[in-house]
Amino acid sequence: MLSGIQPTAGSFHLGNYLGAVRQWVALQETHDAFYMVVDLHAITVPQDPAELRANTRLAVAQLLAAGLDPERCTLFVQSHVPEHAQLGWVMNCLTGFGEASRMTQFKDKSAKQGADRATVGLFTYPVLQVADILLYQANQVPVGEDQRQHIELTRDLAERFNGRFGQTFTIPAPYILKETAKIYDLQDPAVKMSKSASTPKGLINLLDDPKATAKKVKSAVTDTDTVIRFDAEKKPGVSNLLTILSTLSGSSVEELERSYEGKGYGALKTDLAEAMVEFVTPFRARTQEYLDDPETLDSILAKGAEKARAVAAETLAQTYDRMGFLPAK
Ligand code: AQP
Repeated sequence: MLSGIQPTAGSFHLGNYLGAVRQWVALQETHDAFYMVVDLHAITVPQDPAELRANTRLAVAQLLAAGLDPERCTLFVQSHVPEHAQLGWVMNCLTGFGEASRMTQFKDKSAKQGADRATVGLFTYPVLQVADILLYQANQVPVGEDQRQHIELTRDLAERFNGRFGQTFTIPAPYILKETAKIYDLQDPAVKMSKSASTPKGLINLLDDPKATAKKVKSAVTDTDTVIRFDAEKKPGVSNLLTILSTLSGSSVEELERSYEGKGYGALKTDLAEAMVEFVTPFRARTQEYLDDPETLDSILAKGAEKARAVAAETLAQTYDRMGFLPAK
């Protein structure tokens, strides 16, 4: 099991948590799990060095606050394991230019940046992601729906390499929970919640002031109907709120629909705002505790990098050998 999250935005948002990190926490109990903060991916868009350093620590603190346990999983920072960049290069040399050009995330992100400003790093970032996954021989990759195409590319490249050079890589599958595969923007439930949302009102950052979070929930866009019912097509706003509340409360969507029968959207929003505040308040406090103890954080990361490198180095050595690189004596 392998997955990663960017340290770009500072706070994780609700989509990151429900779509990915929440599953990571559960899966560390049942799988040999590798989780990383993908700082090499972060530099595919311009980064301020001091901010990148601070945000990388902040991302690790949030993962621990969310419930990752370094005794149960391998938690590390991508740039601490040089094999990612090394296997990334090999994978670049196996990827067709047209194949990389079809990645919709690149199209979206480069369109947002302006074609002239998008870097080659942004273009090849899905290929680095391929290397991230294959290095650990991952069977499964817990991610949100927006990453499905990148996992498909990973499968294609793993099969291509295995076909040309002999069985080397495990073919991974995406692990995407249907219910939380895509959490939507609170102001525009037609698009995914994202750090690059067009308005901050649609985005719930977990480290924001809980009062501001409650306010955003209460001003979420719904519809002109009054019935609280899950219908992703006709009632995307209400359905999104139901999904979020269902995940946070542990009640199924059907149970929630029944309990809100005859009640208005205000009741749903009030309960969700409360559930959000209940969730983010201890999350913020725990994150701060980890940030206040940088020595523990660094020691967790040092151990994580050592464990990750042991696996990554073995896969890379095998890959180099299969490709015909002369071994260094
Ligand atoms: N809205 C979402 N619903 C479900 N899952 C989501 N993920 C992201 N948004 C949603 C999942 O979170 C994990 C980490 O993604 P990332 O490292 O790409 O984080 P990000 O850069 O903060 O994600 P954004 O906001 O989506 O960034 P932009 O705006 O750059 O596109 C992944 O597993 C992802 O699927």
